[in-house]
Amino acid sequence: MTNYFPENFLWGGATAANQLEGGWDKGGKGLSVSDVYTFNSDLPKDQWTDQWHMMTYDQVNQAQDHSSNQLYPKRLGVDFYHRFKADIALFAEMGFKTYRMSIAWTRLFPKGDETEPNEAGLKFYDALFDELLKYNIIPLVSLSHYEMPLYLVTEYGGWSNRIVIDYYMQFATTVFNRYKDKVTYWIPFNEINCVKHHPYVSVGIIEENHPNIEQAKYQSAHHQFVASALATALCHQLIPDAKVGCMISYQLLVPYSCDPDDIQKTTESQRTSLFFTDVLSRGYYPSYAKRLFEEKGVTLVIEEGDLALLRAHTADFISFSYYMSSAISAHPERLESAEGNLITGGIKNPYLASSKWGWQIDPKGLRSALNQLYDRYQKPLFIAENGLGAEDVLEDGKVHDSYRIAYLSAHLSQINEALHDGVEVFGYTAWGCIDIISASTNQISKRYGFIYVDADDLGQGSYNRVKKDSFAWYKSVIQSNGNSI
Ligand code: BGP
Repeated sequence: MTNYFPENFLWGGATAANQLEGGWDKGGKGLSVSDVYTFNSDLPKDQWTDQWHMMTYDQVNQAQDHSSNQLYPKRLGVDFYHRFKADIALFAEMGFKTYRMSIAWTRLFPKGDETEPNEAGLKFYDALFDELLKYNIIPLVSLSHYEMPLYLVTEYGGWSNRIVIDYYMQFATTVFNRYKDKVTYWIPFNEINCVKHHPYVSVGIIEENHPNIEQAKYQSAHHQFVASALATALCHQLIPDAKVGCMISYQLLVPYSCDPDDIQKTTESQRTSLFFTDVLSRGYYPSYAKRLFEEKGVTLVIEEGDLALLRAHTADFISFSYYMSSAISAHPERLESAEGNLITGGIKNPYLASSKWGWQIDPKGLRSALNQLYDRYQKPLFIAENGLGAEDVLEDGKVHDSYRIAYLSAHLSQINEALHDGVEVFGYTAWGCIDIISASTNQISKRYGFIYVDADDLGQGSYNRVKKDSFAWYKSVIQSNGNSI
């Protein structure tokens, strides 16, 4: 293989505070939406992502009962809050150039609407960044990764209420000022396009019979767009050499057949993700939004100055998570043999294998996605998440995760192809570089890490760390700058 990875390629790993840290009530931290997200694992695995459910006020009030920690695995995470120095030493041993993480908003602003930040929270992240910089690991920081303060949701309605922009900007101002000498790469929102299926995160608590959920989703998205542009402007003002990127969850969607209806449906379906990068990277609402909003009964409330703000402060780079692709059919009812893909709402692609959770494994799809995004935006790209969730087994102190090496190797090979295609990709952070709590299943047993954490889905275990076979493999990939994929 001819190696096209540039010398300064940012190899690393990615996590999120709510899935990693634990210490959910330590150091003055308040409750985030993730601390109250429950999960009913009785359904078959391939329906689990549908579990991202809207929470009613009753559910939230029940969940605030602190006595039921075990119901909320994210409150425990993998105890990174107390173990971060040893974990970062392991990341350094693999040779990480960068580490993607998020700041838990509620460590700094426990309820979200305080006027002064919580100093203990600020100190925690000071120590974390200092530990990374000790090993010359560059932090890449998401400000909001499904971790917004629960109080902003229950008291104000979350992102459906424009006032949350102000609270977000107070958080952002505090973070940029405090860490301006330690962090250069910033992402205002993780997977900002997931407003569509994480309503309680983006839109707030939705009553079961919300009069117009589409209106609430897109109005919330508009408020997040404004917040993202304001954060980008402020970051550039306070940190002159900062790079601020937007970030979406990107599933490559392909027509199930050459039926023109399938092709049109696929274009429209892919736009539900690209809509977000269109606005944040180009700086204006795309022309197709008019028809999209008409068909969804959406009338955005756009205030004076919003559109000028979006146009003036676009993303410096585009980052995205990539796990899978899906086939789209305009007439699924006509397909006897085809199997629905509940994860994406599409159809299972018969040419692809699936993970145990029904995520279709498509390394060549990553090359297509990189080419599509680069052709569309002509901006530097960063793969902020990619990885294989699996039920790894620890036996005799080892984890032989050859399936994960195969998955990652195949995807890295396709990044190399995209680089050869002329796509500007400047970094890659493997998702869940250490075992953490799955976002959708709320369980650690869906493992992604190069490092095994000895804990079970009830939060029991030693929490000792064990290097998997993939740890040494990834270390050699980084050391050879991609030569030994
Ligand atoms: C993305 C989230 C991550 C991570 C990843 C894997 O959507 O940004 O937080 O969780 O999905 O998903 P899961 O943990 O559900 O397997």
